[in-house]
Amino acid sequence: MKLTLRWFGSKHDTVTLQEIRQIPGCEGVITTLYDAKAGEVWPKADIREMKAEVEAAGLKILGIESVNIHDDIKIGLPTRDKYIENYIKTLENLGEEGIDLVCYNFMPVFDWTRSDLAKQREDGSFVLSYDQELIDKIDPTRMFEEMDSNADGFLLPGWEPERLERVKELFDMYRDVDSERLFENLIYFLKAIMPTCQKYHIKMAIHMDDPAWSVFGLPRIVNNKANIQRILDAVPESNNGLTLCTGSLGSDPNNDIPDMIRSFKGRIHFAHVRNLVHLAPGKFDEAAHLSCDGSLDMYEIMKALHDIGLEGPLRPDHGRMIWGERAMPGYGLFDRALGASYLMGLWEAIDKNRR
Ligand code: DNO
Repeated sequence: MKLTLRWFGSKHDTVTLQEIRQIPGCEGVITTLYDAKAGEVWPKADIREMKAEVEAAGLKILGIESVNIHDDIKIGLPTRDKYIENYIKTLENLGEEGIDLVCYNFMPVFDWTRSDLAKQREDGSFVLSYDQELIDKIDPTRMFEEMDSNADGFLLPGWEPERLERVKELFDMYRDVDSERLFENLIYFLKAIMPTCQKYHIKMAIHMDDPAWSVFGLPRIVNNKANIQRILDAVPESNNGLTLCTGSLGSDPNNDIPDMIRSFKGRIHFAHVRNLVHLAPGKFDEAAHLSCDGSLDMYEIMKALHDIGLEGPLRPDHGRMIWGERAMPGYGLFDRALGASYLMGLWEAIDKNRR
């Protein structure tokens, strides 16, 4: 396991590489070209520049989150082949720079969704939260404004304005895409990129749907054990793998995360570890990483990751906003650094106990 922190680049992140470097045990960052639009080829020069900046700070790029997938690929339009070709070129450019892990998601229209990006908890901290009843009252075509106006001026990952400008049109385009069709389109995409992934030893790591159920009637296919297993079986190359995200899977209390981790052994290339509190069906608050602060047993989760011999990067995920920090919701320094130390502590204890 390699401890990492997500970093959005010096233009967009309030957290610096120098600060990340001081988190004990942190070996590298998970980053992206935040301004690159879905469907575009990532220029090699930009990848090199990003890599040089990270390395100058004494860190490594241990993965990309995300190279986003153009909606034409998810919808399965004839234009998808052109966008898949561009995706392949991006993979080649990354592979040639020695970057071998790519996290992506296959959620239609919206990436992760929350009803509140700054809900105050009893202790005064602010967290992201989800309440299906509140979401049901929102007109989906206004969802971007909802998230954006709540984001304290930060550009949220997965909520790119250019995609969201077309939200009405996108909803129409997805009208005939049910979960079966979405699954087929994912498999078509994966089969097309596999030869390149194998050539460059690139591990593709699909992110779980967040939350783990259908939102605004849009299909969800990366949300439980059976559905995820089906994706792994359909493209059995180990380059087709997962970003195991405990917060996303954990939104549905029926998901037994330690069991899923053990059964996906060899296919988990990247782990996002965070906690949340279940409040009612379809309603949860994010929490501090500690088991005692939420509904997930973080010790059992880390033990399962240790059992399968996770070799790839792991990162603390969304943190609470604490100590007056102002940062992108979920991505401040303070609580993620606390989370990182806690997860490293669990790992050390599990590791020493085993030996
Ligand atoms: C939100 C993130 C997601 C994730 C993408 C992966 O905070 O977990 O935006 O990065 O779904 O493509």
